[in-house]
Amino acid sequence: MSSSVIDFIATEARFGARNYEPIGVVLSRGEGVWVWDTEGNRYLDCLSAYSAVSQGHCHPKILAAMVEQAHRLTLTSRAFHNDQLALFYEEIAALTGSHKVLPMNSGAEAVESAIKSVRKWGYEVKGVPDGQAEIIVCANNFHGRTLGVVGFSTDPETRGHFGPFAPGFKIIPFGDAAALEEAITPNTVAFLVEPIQGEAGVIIPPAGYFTVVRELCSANNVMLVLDEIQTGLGRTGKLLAEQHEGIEADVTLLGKALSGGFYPVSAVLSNNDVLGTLRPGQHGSTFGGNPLACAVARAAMRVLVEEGMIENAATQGARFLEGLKDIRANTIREVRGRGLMLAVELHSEAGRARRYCEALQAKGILAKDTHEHTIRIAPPLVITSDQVDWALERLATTLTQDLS
Ligand code: IF1
Repeated sequence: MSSSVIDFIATEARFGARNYEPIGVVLSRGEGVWVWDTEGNRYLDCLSAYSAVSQGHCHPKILAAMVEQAHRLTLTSRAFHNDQLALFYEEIAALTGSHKVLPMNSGAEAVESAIKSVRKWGYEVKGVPDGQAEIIVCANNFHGRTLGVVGFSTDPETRGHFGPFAPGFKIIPFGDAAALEEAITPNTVAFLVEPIQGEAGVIIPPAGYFTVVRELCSANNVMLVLDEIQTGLGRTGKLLAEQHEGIEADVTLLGKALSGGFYPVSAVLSNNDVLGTLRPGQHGSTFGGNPLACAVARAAMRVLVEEGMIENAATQGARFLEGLKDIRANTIREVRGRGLMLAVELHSEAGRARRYCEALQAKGILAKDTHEHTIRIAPPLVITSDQVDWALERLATTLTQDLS
């Protein structure tokens, strides 16, 4: 590792809170599926910044929209209207079939805003006694890092020593519709769940699970809140992961790729009166719905659709999944995926997934491990067949090594 790379890393270690353990690479440029480090080495990005760069790094049309808007107007606060927000509302509502939109910034803010909104709906519309609203979530969930959200995490690393936490959450196993039916009470206002659990290691529920979930929520006047911050916007081969199940959420959360990686943009989308309960002064954000965010998000949504990225994710995801399943390696316990949201789970005897990610880095692939034994694979949705094959070759040679 050259001295300049060590300088960057050493300086980060000296001044930065150590809340990440990055792989030893210092990136300086990105274009499409490729990123380059400061030494000029090229890597295929198989993380896409946790699915925020789905449109590919530095997409020229999103960049142009950002630069054009940045020259005109970046931030007004919501104390005044601006000429981008209404257009963003119209376009995201048309794209997702939503009726109401609440623009926020980070994914966690969208989750927190949804929790506030469904609780308010519970008290003012459903008639739940004040302060007694219950929200059901799943074990091994990941919905962000804010205090309210980590309060219902089941991961000790995510929630440890951050208490005390807010009450009002019930935890059930993911993929178990009977457990959901059992957990619902008259005070239940919502079921908050990821269509596919990303951080947990791309955990896909049994076929038909969400059909029953939808029926149970409708029958009990419980809002189905789908956190599509990672699964949404084409990642699983459809615009929204819910479409694989043929259902519609009452509230949908988007983030990450909503800006193509250029700017924090998230949104709470509602198909009914959940967002209608919010009155002026009851919720807000300095940057939420700002003209620069809206211009960037409009371009990010446009290129996603116009450039066929969603269909490409389905096609290349199927290719990638089949190629991973064809790898004959004693290290592999299971390969999972839907669209370009993929994961390779290793046998615990194979050693830590991080070792394999470090070996992949040496072969020109950047991937991230999760929960010790799983390698996530989530390239930008613009990946080509040749690039998938290029990646599969390197994954096969790496995964057939024993790095235990
Ligand atoms: C980290 C994980 C992924 C998310 C879902 C909400 C959020 C996320 C389904 C919050 C964010 C990010 C956060 C980042 C790493 C990454 C991650 F490993 F943490 F869990 F992708 F799987 N809902 N996920 O995946 O969105 O506030 O971050 O914009 O915290 O290390 P955010």
